[in-house]
Amino acid sequence: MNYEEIMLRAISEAGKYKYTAKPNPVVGAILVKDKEIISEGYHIRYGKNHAEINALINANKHKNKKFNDFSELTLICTLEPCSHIGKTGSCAHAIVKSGIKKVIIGSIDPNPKVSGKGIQILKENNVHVDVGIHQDLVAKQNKFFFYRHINNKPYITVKIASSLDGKSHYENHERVFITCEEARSDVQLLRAEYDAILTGTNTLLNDNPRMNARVNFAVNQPEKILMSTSFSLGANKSEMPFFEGERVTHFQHNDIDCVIPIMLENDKCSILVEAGPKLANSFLKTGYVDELIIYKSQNELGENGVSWFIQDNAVENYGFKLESSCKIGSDLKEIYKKNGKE
Ligand code: AOF
Ligand code: ZN
Repeated sequence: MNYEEIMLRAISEAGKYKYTAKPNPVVGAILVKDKEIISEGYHIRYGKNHAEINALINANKHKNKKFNDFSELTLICTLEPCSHIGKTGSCAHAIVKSGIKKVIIGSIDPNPKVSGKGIQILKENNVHVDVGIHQDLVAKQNKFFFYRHINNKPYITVKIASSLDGKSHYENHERVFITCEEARSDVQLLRAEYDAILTGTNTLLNDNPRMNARVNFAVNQPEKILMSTSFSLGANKSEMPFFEGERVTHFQHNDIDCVIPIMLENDKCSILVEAGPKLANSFLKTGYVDELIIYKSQNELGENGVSWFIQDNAVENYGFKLESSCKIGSDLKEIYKKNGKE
C-alpha cells in the first residue's frame, strides 16, 4: 500500500467511530514499516485515548518482532497530532518520545489550541512532517468540528415536523403524531449526529419527549438544552423522561445570543433545535441557523392547527434555499441550507 491508500484506510476506519467520538473529531493513525502496516489506532470514544496513542500502544506489542526501533516506522495520521495536554496528554510529544522520525498528516487541526502547534513540536524535534494528503476528506468527515472552529460557532439545525397545511400542533394541544413512523426513526438518526439537542417549555410540556437518540448502535448521547423562563423545575420534573439519563443544561431565559457562546465553551460543535413554532422562529430570526429540516406529512390539521410560520414564504425570507428532498415513508423530508452555503 502507498501512503495515499493508507491515509484512505485511516480515514474510512476512523469514520466508524463518528457517533462515539463526537464532539471530538474522528481520527485514524497507522504506523508502517516500508509501507507495511505494523499497527493502527483510532479515537474511539470522547474523553478516551487519541488515535496516535492507540497506534503507539498497539505497535509496542510488535516491538522486537516486526520492527526493532520506532525510528524505523512512519506514522500516517488523518489529523495533526495534538500539542495540548487535554484529557489524555499531547500526541505530538508522545510521538517525539517514541522516536518516530517521519509523520504524514491529512489535515491541520482547525482547533486554535492545536492548529500548527502539533506540527511545530514535531519539526522542532527533528521529525520529518508532510501535510495535506486527502485533507478535504478529513475536513468533510469532521464537518461539524471544522465548522465550529472556522466559524467560531456551533453548526445549528432547526428541525420541524409539519402537516401538509403547514401546521405544528392543535390549538387545544390534543396530542397528535404529525409524521409517519419512518420519519420519526429518521429523526433518531439525526439526533445521534448532533452534540446537543435544544428545546423549549412548550415542546416539553406538550410532547413530554425524552429527546435522546434511540438507535441500535453506540452513541455519545447529545446533551439536552432547555431554554425556558416559565417552566418551574419543581413538581413534574421527576416524572419527565427529558430529565432522565443524559445531561441537561437549563437556561432560565430565552436569550439565544447568550446560549451560543456557552455551548461553544462546552465543546459543542453542533446543535439540533427541536422546538415549537415560537422558539424555532426565534432561532431562525437570529441568522445563526445553518440548516432547516422539514418533515412534511400528507395529513392536514385544518383550521384548529397552529401554523409553523405566520408569513407566506417565511423559509425563503429567512434566507433558506431548498437543497434536497426525499420521500421517507409517506412523508417528505426537505433539507434547506442558508443561501450560498454548502
Ligand atoms: C489528536 N488525536 O485522536 C484526536 C485529536 O479533549 P481532548 O484532550 O480529547 O482533546 C480534544 C482535541 O484534540 C480536539 O478538539 C482536537 O483538536 C484534537 N483531537 N487530536 O491528536 C486524536 N481526536
Ligand atoms: Zn492527541
